[in-house]
Amino acid sequence: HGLTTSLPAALERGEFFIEYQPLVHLADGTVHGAEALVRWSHPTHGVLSPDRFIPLAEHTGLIVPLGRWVLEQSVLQARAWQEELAAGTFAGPVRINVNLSPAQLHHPGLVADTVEVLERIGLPPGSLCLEVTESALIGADEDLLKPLRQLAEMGVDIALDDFGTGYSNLANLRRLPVSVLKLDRSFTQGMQQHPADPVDLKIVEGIVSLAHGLELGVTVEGVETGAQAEHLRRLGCDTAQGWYYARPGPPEMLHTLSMADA
Ligand code: G
Ligand code: G
Ligand code: MN
Ligand code: NA
Repeated sequence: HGLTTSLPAALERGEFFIEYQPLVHLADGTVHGAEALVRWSHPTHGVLSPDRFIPLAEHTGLIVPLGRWVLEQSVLQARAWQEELAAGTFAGPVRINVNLSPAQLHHPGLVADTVEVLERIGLPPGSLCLEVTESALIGADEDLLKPLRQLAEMGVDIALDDFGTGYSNLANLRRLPVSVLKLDRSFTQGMQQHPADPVDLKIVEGIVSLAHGLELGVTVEGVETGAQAEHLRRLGCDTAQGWYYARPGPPEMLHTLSMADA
């Protein structure tokens, strides 16, 4: 329909923009990096969330040029942060998480495009994390995993997004070139009530133990309260993201957050 036909023109007219949501280390609250979340500033519908147009972009193939644009903008932003921000307020260099949709995974140019952007802009591969949903990798064959494996060998982190919702075979995790599990926010929600849902606590405890046993990091999403953050910290989760720390916002938001920590 209407949104579909105007997608390519929107990219040319510069109607897309990116908001960033910080990721913090649960142990000490320092900033780890940020996730890039694309939005469409539509001339008549206002700001549209990715749920409204990513599926359309996937369907029409526009996701490939749009994804390339998101990657380039995000890498430029991460590079700018690394230059601007005092190292002392961060546990390490600022890192950037970028979402990849299944169509991008299937596109043959993924590795070359990613390498080109990182080299041209001068961001170390280890400062980039690509998020792929658990469901996109269920049953994935070697052909689909190969580009991710190549990127991982270069030092790019691969995160398994929305983990815990896809019924994936846990033994299969060893086969995937991932370095981080990003726990779906449904687990975090069970820790909002008082007392926290004991089953959710046990499940997260088990996932953390499995992940750390496989030398994978654990990021939790959807942290909205200090009590949740405290549960997740005690369970050994590594990094967190959510409204408790900051909503997605303009890149300057990371400066304010780092100053509040200092
Ligand atoms: O904050 P939020 O409403 O922005 O994000 C909704 C969903 O859109 C999330 O599942 C997120 O992974 C996805 N998303 C956000 N930005 C991008 C992007 O640049 N590419 C892809 N493929 N998905 C994105
Ligand atoms: O890639 P992913 O599906 O994980 O995208 C993150 C989504 O979660 C985005 O839509 C983002 O706006 C949303 N989000 C981020 N933090 C919170 C939070 O603390 N609570 C809730 N309910 N949603 C969040
Ligand atoms: Mn994500
Ligand atoms: Na997610």
